[in-house]
Amino acid sequence: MTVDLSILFGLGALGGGAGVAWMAARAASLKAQLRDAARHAEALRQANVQLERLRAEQRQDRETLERAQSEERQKVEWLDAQQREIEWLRRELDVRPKITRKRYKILTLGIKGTGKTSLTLKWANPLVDLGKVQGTKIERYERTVSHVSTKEELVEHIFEIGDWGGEHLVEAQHELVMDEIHGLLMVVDLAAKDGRQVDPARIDDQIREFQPQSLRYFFGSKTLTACKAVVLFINKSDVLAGTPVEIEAEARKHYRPLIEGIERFKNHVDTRVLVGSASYGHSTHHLFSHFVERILPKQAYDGQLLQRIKQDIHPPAAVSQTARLAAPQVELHGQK
Ligand SMILES: Nc1nc2c(ncn2[C@@H]2O[C@H](COP(=O)(O)OP(=O)(O)OP(=O)(O)O)[C@@H](O)[C@H]2O)c(=O)[nH]1
Ligand SMILES: [Mg+2]
Repeated sequence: MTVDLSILFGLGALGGGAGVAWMAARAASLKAQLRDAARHAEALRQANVQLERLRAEQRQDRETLERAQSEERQKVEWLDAQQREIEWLRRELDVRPKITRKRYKILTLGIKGTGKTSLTLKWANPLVDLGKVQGTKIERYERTVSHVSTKEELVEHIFEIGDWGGEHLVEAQHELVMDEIHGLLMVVDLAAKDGRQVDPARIDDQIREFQPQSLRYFFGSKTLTACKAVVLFINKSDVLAGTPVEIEAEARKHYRPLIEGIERFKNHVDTRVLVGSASYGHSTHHLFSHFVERILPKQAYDGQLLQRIKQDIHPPAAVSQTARLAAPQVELHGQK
């Protein structure tokens, strides 16, 4: 009996141990399943996040594509419009006369500070502020003088003024001798910069600069062939007192040797002496019409030009009045 009890006890203990072991194994298995489930849940969550990101990227791509398509459509429309405009311009060009430009060159010559730029600027642009004029190396101004149109072509006649600074007199002389020059504007003056009275030494310098020997060099055969007008402009007449006739006579007296020297060529080229003042516009209006009359062929005149020349010949009274005023205080500065 004792044996049976111990057997029973042994068997019970054995059964209990196995139950505990089974329970522990079961718990471990459940724990492992739980960990798996948590891992899968995390993977699922990450997959969801990635899916959302991919969807957002896809939305962005779609928007970018739509924008690009819309830009492309605009570009195509713009190109079509350009193409239509080009075709329109081509048709216009075909029916319009073609433009030809004829240039006539006028050159200035004179020592430093005689007023070449003041004169030519005023002429190229009557509204110019002479207060801004500075010593020049070389400036070239262009001025359209007239337009003449036929059915086939429109001819634009242009005066190109080469305004050389006095410090570059040699280069100016070189251009005169080498190039085809249609008009020559020699500018001498009666007074130095800011001078208020006649400066005889300065006048002598200028007469020497243009002594007969030099004039013969300037008026070589090439110059005489192309050049249609030579103007000697005696500038700064505002430093002289008297009536216009007296002023003219006195200025000419100061420059008699030079005037005589130039007039030796009058059988070969048109020469003219003008006495005036660039600062006051005295005689400057004659310059333009004179060069036009001498240089421009008659068939090149247009209505506007004729009107302008008429005005130059009969200038408004105000211009003649200002010519009698005292010298202006124009502040010019700076050199090359
Ligand atoms: N009183 C007076 N001064 C003048 C007249 N014309 C020009 N000037 C003065 O002369 C100086 C020189 O004038 P510009 O026109 O620069 O002379 P420029 O011959 O071009 O001088 P460069 O280019 O250096 O050769 C300036 O101080 C002008 O104000 C004038 O008619 N009367
Ligand atoms: Mg100048």
